[in-house]
Amino acid sequence: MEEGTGTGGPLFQTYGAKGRTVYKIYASFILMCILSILSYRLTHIPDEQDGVRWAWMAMLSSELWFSFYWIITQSARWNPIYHQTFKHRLSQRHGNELPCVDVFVCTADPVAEPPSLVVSTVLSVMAYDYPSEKLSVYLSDDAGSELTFYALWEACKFSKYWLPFCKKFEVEPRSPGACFFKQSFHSSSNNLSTTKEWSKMKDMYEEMINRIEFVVRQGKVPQELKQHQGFSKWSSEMTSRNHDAIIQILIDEKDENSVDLDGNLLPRLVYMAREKRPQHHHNFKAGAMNALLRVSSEISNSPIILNVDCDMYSNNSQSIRDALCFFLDEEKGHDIGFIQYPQYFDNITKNDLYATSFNVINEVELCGLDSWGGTLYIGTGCFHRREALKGRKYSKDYIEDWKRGSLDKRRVESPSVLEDRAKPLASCTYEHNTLWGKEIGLRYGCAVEDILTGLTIHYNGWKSRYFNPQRRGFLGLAPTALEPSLVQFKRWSEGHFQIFLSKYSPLLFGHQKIKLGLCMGYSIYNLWALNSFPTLTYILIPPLFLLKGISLFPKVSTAWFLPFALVFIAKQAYSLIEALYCGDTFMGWWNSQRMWVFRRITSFLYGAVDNIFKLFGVSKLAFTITEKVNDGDALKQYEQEVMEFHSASPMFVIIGTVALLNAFCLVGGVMRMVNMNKGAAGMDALLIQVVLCGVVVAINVPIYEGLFLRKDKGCMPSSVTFASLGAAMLACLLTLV
Ligand SMILES: *[C@@H]1O[C@H](CO)[C@@H](O)[C@H](O)[C@H]1NC(C)=O
Ligand SMILES: CC(=O)N[C@H]1CO[C@H](CO)[C@@H](O)[C@@H]1O
Repeated sequence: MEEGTGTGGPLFQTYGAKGRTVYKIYASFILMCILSILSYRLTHIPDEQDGVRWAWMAMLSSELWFSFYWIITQSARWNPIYHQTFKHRLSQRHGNELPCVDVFVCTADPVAEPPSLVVSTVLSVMAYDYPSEKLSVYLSDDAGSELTFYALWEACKFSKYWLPFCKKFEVEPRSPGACFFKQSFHSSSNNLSTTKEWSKMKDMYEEMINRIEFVVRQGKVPQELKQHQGFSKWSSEMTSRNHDAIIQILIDEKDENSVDLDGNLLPRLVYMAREKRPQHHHNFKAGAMNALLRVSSEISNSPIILNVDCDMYSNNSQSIRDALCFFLDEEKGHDIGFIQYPQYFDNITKNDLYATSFNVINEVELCGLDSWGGTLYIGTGCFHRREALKGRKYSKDYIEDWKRGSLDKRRVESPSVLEDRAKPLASCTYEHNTLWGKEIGLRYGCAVEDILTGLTIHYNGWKSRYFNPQRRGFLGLAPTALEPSLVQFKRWSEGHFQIFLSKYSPLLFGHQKIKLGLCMGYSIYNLWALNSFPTLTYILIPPLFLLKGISLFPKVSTAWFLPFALVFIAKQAYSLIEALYCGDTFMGWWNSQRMWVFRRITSFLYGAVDNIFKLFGVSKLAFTITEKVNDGDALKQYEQEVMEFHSASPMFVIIGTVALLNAFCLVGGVMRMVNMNKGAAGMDALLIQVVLCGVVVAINVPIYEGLFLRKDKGCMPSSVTFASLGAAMLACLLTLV
């Protein structure tokens, strides 16, 4: 190990983003404009008449909030950093003496997350370019479904062919689903896709998927399999909410069947369904992860844990080696608690209608947080140091035992002994009166338990690194309809705001434990929910006052107009440039502007209100799984980038009302100006309101179409149309009388 150190250099290298001076000049310029806007508001407070004063105060409060929020977002843009890894040095220095790695895949519902999808993910992580005897893959099935187990059992058989095939032809990506059905795969032999082996493999895969889908449609596994020891653990009385713990080691190195076609060892494969009882709270995914932590400590106990969602396959067989370059670096590796990969999606259409791709967050903001010593743990695509995840505090004297797991004596025990020993660890009552969920493992009681867990790891003194290589490490599936996407953001904003209000709040209590920049960085997301109120103020009050013909902004002919215009133009221009730089298209940027407004006025509003209710003990935490599959019609609309409304969601009523209200006010306000022959003077005073209103109308074009023009299945339900029309007209009438 020593020889390599001198010649080798570090295992990873960090460099900063370019153009930071330009950015800092831009930011100072915006700051000056913001200060002028605030001083305008403060020095021009109107006398009390027609309620103008309260409207002015509301605008002032919103602008104060936006200024404050803008300042905290600077932490993520001040100094983004990037990393490069040197995997050849890792091989030179460590050879095959690498640490053991456990992979946790979590699934929760065989309907929303079909077993055929889970299987592709599991196979992709089994096929990592890593010594098989050091790799253990665990699938946690929170539905305790026989169907998922059946799929895994099929995958286990298929892996004996798939793994040698991948290794022989260096196929990438190694998820069979992605490899056979996407055009973008690579292999060492150029014309692989025309060979016999390829078509044989593809047929085999399709046959397996057909068998799995047949069993899923039937809803039960074939009778003849019931004799097989694994399936006998399911009985007809079992339900997903009420069953015993099931742990099954499908592949184990002591078993002579656990080799592939070429006689090479396969990675260990374990199925776990923790015990579920209606009277015990199961704590969702955090509960499953904690059960996996304990069960795996009995079976493999590897020092490194990779955690992926079941819909997120590995797109790069080198990812484990990349991650180890960070952990094993002699200089800078000792205090790293986790390595987070970005969440990218496989299912994004060209212009990303629902703005689900997070390009800007992935390419800029998370790199920015990295420079403060920590990026967020986002619940998937993350490599953890087991000890840090279990709650150990960082100390300089701590030396990681990288050999742990591989030399353990438990390795000589038979699978059934291990299963029996691990089973009590997955019981409902195991955690009673322990610190699990409070100080050990993932934290409970938060809608974004992963973020909270990452935060406590930072509080414990560990750093995290964000690794975003050009070739994506993991690819998942994004929601393909409007409502699920808004519901997802509701959960995130709610959970984040909950963290802000808790004793863990980075902005309020984090200063002594982590850097100020990181406190601010966390707060960008923690405070998402609170953006809802000022945004609503800004897109409801100016249009209503435009309708009345009352100005809330400076005249175009005065100097005060400048800062407003400059902030508006400069911020939009910057956000456009940033989005293009991060890989969005122009239309994609435009779509994302719309989606951020929708999120703020619906998801974030719900998130904020739910938390406020919770403070008074009214509402309870509810977790919704976002649907990953859609029926044919909806999918076609998604591919054509047509918005899908369909359900009569109250969120759509809010969106519809805001869109219609702005349209009415724009028309009414401009007509009033024309009728009263005050064209020029009116424009002078009301231009900003007209522009603001015009922009809101422009981004809402798909909403008007959905409300009035479209007749297909995905248009707005008529109840939503009537409710929005009624609410918007009522608001306009009340303003006018
Ligand atoms: C996924 O991996 C394939 C094969 O290496 C590569 O061609 C493709 O660009 C990757 N996808 C992304 C989004 O990086
Ligand atoms: C599961 C799912 O929704 N998959 C879809 C992702 O998007 C592509 C096209 O963009 C579809 O072909 C998939 O069916």
